Amino acid sequence: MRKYTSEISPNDDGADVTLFGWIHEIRDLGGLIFVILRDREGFAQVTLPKKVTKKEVFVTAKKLKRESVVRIDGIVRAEPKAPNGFEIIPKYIEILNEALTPLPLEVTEKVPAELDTRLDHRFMDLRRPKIQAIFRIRHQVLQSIRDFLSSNGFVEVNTPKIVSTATEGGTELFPLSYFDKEAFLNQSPQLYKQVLMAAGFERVFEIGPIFRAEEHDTTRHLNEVISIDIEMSFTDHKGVMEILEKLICKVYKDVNEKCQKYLEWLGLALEVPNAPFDRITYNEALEIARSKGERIEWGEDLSTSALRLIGSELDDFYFIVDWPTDAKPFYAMPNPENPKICNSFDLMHSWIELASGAQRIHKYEVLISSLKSKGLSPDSFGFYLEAFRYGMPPHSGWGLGVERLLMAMLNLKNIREASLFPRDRHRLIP
Ligand code: AMO
Repeated sequence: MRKYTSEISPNDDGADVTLFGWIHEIRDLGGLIFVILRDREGFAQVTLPKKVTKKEVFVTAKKLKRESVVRIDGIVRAEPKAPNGFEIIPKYIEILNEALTPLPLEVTEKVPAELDTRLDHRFMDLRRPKIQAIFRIRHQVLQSIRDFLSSNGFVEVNTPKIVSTATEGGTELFPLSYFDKEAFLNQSPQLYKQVLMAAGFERVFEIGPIFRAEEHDTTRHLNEVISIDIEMSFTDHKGVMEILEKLICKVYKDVNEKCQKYLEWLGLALEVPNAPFDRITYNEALEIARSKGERIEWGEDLSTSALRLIGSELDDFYFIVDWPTDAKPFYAMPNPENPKICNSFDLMHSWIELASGAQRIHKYEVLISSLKSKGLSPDSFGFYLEAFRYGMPPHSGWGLGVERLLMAMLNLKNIREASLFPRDRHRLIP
């Protein structure tokens, strides 16, 4: 019977199994060959003593090369000295496809490679269990997010990625030619998710790519990211912050329960956070940074060095609220009592921003003046603005970067580790 290595245990002693996978390691001692077979779930030792192995099987084993793809039929034998307490005594080995030598990258953990080399040969890099683990956990993260939002009444939507306008000030757009018009890759589903509030959905979410033409090359920026966006009517920023913190706790809990094996491959023990997270105001954050020697003016965005100082004083997860209106995009709702600040928030993990969101301006005239005050032309926002004139409910929402979330959860030092084929300033291939 076809099995994954993880489905076999010493209790299967005597059972016939068929395994498919890659040759991870070969130890040829002349009269005895040990082969380590790797499949997507783990490893199995295949043992071939010359005396008792069929001649043609032994001959095939002698020809095996690392990373070739094979089928192995054999019998399970309980063997306390073998990894996981069993070995396979093969009756049949078929080389399905032979790997060339030398390998572009080592799959065993013995020879560490630079991140750039790893990303150049990403398919080989992804064969390493530690790296596979990141993406098996990523799958669970996305699954949990879909489950959580769906069970809370959110409808999954897909909005266009080829668009005609910018949404987020401060980041450049990637232009592209769209027949005879100029178009761009979307920076955020912001305008569309807001328009869907005017359409009456009340609660929507989208999991999709966003494109940011950021010039800078850092360990926490990519030019293409998967963003989880929500938008929700009849609630303010506080309502969507609660959804966000509950979602984070649920995702951590699910990963902890369902991905123990992959956490072990990564050598990690996950600490599941508890909601509510701390909320500190922008002013309080500024005070912390200033008290530690950071020179920073009121109204400025918080620099990386300031955020490192602030993060060192707080729990892993915390919100920064009450941002200066000038530091946030045009759609953020100014605080009615003090319009210099707005009802927007960032969710932080240590010094890294995981998500940002806000209560939105839902009144047409206020929105027009906000656009103008940011130097934007209302003419470029026609379809968006129309939705505010015929019954737009009050609403709020946020955007959460999946790669940033994985970085935080799995303690990854570089955001590129959380993307299968990352896009950055210098990387367009593979
Ligand atoms: P913002 O621009 O803060 O907000 O983006 C939301 C989240 O997306 C992720 N993110 C990135 N991750 C890696 N590299 C990047 N270059 C990058 N850019 C963004 C981050 C960030 O917190 N429209 C608003 C959201 C809203 O208000 O609903 C927006 O896009 O995790």
